[in-house]
Amino acid sequence: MEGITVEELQLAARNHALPLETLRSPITPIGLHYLLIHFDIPEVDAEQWRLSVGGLVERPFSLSLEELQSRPAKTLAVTLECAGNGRALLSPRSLSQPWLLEAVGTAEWTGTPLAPILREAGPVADATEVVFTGLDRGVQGGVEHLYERSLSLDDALREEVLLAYAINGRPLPPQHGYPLRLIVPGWYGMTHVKWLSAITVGDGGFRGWQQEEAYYFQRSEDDPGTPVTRMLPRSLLVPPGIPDFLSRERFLASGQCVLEGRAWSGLAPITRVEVSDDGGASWADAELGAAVSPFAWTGWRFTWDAVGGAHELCCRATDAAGNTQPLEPEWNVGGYCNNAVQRVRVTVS
Ligand SMILES: Nc1nc2c(c(=O)[nH]1)N[C@H]1C(S)=C(S)[C@@H](COP(=O)(O)O)O[C@H]1N2
Ligand SMILES: [Mo]
Repeated sequence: MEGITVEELQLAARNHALPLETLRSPITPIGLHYLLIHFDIPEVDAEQWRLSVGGLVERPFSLSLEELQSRPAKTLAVTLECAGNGRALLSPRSLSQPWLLEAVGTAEWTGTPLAPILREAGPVADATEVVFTGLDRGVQGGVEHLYERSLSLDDALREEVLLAYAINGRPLPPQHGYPLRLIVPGWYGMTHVKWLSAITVGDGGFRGWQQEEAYYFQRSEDDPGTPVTRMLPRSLLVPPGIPDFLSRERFLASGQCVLEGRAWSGLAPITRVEVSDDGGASWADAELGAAVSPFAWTGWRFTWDAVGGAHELCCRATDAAGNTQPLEPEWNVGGYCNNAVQRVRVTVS
């Protein structure tokens, strides 16, 4: 990866990834979960704040935080991954947050289901989409806008979609969307709108920048591309042994070594994780644990017989729909969905 720019460094210093050793815990502690904030964290007075529900509905209304919290509550462990995870490993790379591999985390999100709220508002007969508006405003691609994303009405009505006001049993901290965010299990990170202020039902005319300009998988500038939606399968391992400070290469003693990690897919349950110690030339199956929830990562273990010398450890996940991680990434304009296998250099003594 050549010539990281000051602009990329500026973004990387604001938005941090998951330290890989944290993959040991099924639920990521608050503060170690990755962060992605396009503009500034808005300052919100929860006493004044309300969520408005309107647009093409029979009965528009608004809710205070207290009213949302007195509705039926649900807690779900959900794995979130930024769609730009792996971007910095593409060449040439698009200039944005330069993620390597670790823009992921799994938290227990508590909130109230969205579907009953939409039904109470009563979408009109030709309603087809729902727009979620955040309070954060900025300029991207030369266009000033609030952070907004939409879902089809059918996707928005899925029972697992939450309006979350708590993470790991605590109120959302400012960086994760206080006082309320959307959680759409299985989808890449950009879908989970933070600092939510409005839900607007529409009939398909929404053309927001974060919806129509960003988050398209385009093989070239001329390719109209396809929208980025659910997370492709990925697995990560906890790098074994001890690291070199600068290169992050690993050192460990020979003998049996238990490798562990996590794997997830937003498309179907994880059915297989394989491990390689020769850079992907040969593979062996890891043992899968139970998924933390239907919408969260699955733990895996592999007992590795570490023999002296230099090795490149890799892991590869496959899901029940037959999707598997590629050895090499598929280049695309925005640097999205790079789920190529992780490579960890290890010296065994
Ligand atoms: N309002 C708002 N919501 C947002 C964003 C944002 O910048 N503003 N970033 C999105 C992106 S790209 C990601 S990957 C996730 C990151 O969520 P986290 O910071 O809680 O991990 O939030 C999403 N929701
Ligand atoms: Mo993201």
